[in-house]
Amino acid sequence: VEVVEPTTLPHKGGIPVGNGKVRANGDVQVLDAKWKEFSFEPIRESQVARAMYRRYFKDLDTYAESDIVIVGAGSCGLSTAYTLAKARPDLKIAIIEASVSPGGGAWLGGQLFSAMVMRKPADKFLTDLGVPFEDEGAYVVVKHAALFTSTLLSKVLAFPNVKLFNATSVEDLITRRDESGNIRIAGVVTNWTLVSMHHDDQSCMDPSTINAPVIISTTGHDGPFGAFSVKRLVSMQAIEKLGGMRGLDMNTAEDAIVKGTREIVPGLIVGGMELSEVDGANRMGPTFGAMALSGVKAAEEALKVFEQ
Ligand code: AHZ
Repeated sequence: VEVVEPTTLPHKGGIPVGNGKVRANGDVQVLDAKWKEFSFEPIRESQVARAMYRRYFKDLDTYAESDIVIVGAGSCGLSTAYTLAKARPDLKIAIIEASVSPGGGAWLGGQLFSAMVMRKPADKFLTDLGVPFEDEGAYVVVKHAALFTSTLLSKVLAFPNVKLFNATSVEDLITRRDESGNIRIAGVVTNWTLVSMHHDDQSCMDPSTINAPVIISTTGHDGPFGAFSVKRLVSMQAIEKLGGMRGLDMNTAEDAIVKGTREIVPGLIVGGMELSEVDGANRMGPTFGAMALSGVKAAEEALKVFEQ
């Protein structure tokens, strides 16, 4: 048996198999002294299961009454969550994301290229986050979109007052009528995404709910999953019709999305590209400053409710 030199082990791609041995290139080989004694702390499988169950069920219980629910964890939803959680550590913020992986369309720039472009003044958001960028004058470039998204995500998830429920879809909106008969959004109806995807072939898989005085919807433009809340507002006749997202025009699109981020019906703030479907705004393509700053504006709109 060839003895692998300790210093070269990690570079040979060896996988520890226990008992001081490593499997490398199909052979079991003797490992260096340091690894011979290696062992994890003991555990029983149920401890692992309970460690997860206890926390998830506590979170479900805690966030069944939230202060704010953010629907969609794309670049806009995550920017909203970051701004809110930083400003108000006392508010309970639930993020509902349909996909297993949060981040929406912000893991790459455009056409699957790596770099992410943000027009100024969105560079201030990057500086606040601590994401490095190259300054190109009117705009800045983050070397990889995943650097922006992973940094934002890690900061959002570290806030003690934020819970991300991923692999969970918003299937409907909870509504109330005020004394004048006007509709108000009072929460969201949720289900596991994998369940949501099977309503056509399995019967009666009823959803659950989260109540909150403020819902912020950032589900992106129309598509298989996108523009969820605003499409539902039309079908429940809370708004008459959607304007429909228009063609690409970076200059008009970004200003329109940031400025237009607002409460569309009482209790429901809409930001990011979902808003383009309401207002008939242009799309901006692969420039993300408006997503970050629409998130900031959505957070400010929400904070007004709690400052009253
Ligand atoms: O999975 C969706 C994504 O992560 C999630 N989502 C959609 N419907 C949902 C539902 N329940 C829970 N019913 C839901 N989650 O929402 C997220 C939306 O992220 P996104 O990146 O698509 O939207 P955004 O508005 O944050 O960013 C848009 C980025 C774009 S698109 C665009 C263009 O097409 O020109 N340009 C930019 C910058």
